[in-house]
Amino acid sequence: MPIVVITADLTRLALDAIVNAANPGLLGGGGVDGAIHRAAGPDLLAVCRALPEVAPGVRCPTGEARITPGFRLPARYVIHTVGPVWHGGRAGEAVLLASCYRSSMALAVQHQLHSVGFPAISCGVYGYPPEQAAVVAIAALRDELADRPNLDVQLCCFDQAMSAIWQHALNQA
Ligand code: AR6
Repeated sequence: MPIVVITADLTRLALDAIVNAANPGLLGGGGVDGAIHRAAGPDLLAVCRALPEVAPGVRCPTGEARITPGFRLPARYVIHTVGPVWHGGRAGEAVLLASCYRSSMALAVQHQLHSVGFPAISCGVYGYPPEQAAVVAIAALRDELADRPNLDVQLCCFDQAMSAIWQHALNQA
């Protein structure tokens, strides 16, 4: 099964990589970002701080991704991506969200990874409606996985309600 939906704490997954729903500064925050930094330990913040800024305070523009080691996490790598803030859906949010999944998968392929766990990017603080995010994410991932049977993707939801939404979208896709 190349794509599965699971209910779990992303920081506990022993995969080749987990994806962080970060902000452009890449210096940590709340939500899954905070949980990943706490679990990875201070070395993660140090390598993130050392990533080049492409604009003042911006180490990763919205829709792009960066990769670091996972340090104390069970995952070998963290792929940091920055989802769009939801502004109602007419501000290019879907294109930017799809780009997060595509950019993250491109890094996974470059690093020859076989398993990647994603959180529901933008579905927390950034306010993206999860029903819509799930459809965008799964379409982008299906496309990326089309000729990559060796890459497994786990869509990691934090609670059952979110899992039900993502599983429904996966069933409909
Ligand atoms: N494992 C799996 N999913 C989780 C976990 C966890 N440990 N913790 C939270 N989630 P959010 P965003 C879910 O807000 O919307 C941060 O401050 C959560 O329930 O983490 O992209 C960053 O620094 C939700 O469904 O990310 C940015 O500033 C999903 O992960 C901003 O938040 C994403 O929620 C990014 O906002």
